[in-house]
Amino acid sequence: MTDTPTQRSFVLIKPDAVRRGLVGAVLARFEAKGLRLVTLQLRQVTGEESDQHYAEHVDRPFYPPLRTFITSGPSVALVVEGDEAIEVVRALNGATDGRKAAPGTIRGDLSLSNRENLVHGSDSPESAAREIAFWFPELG
Ligand code: IDP
Repeated sequence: MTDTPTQRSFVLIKPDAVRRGLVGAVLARFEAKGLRLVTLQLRQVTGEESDQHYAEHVDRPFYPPLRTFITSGPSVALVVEGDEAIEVVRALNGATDGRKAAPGTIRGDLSLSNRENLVHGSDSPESAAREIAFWFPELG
């Protein structure tokens, strides 16, 4: 039997979730799945932080409204840990567009928007390492 090494993923619970009082509901899904919380913090994301976090998207047409949205109120930044945490978080989050995300996923059940889709999760081990070091340098 081979053990999968424990993996960490960065998660941002976005301002729409905080505004709608859904932080607990979102966290509950990660916890119920068996992911462990490593750290968690309420953060007001700045424009500069948004530019760095979404560096690969800054030239996309959807980025300016995304930047306005992500800086529009507090978010909750956290790191979770568990077997295949990166893929597991993305499966729990569902497809980017809440209108098309499968029922049973966070976005599929709770979002009707392509932008205001409640939650971010790292998309690869490289992104997770970069994002964890950026948001929580003490863990990097
Ligand atoms: P992901 O969050 O599912 O990984 P990305 O393609 O990395 O999706 O996009 C980052 C974020 O940018 C999305 O979560 C969403 O908030 C926003 N976004 C992506 N595509 C669009 C779009 O076509 N219109 C509006 N917002 C978008």
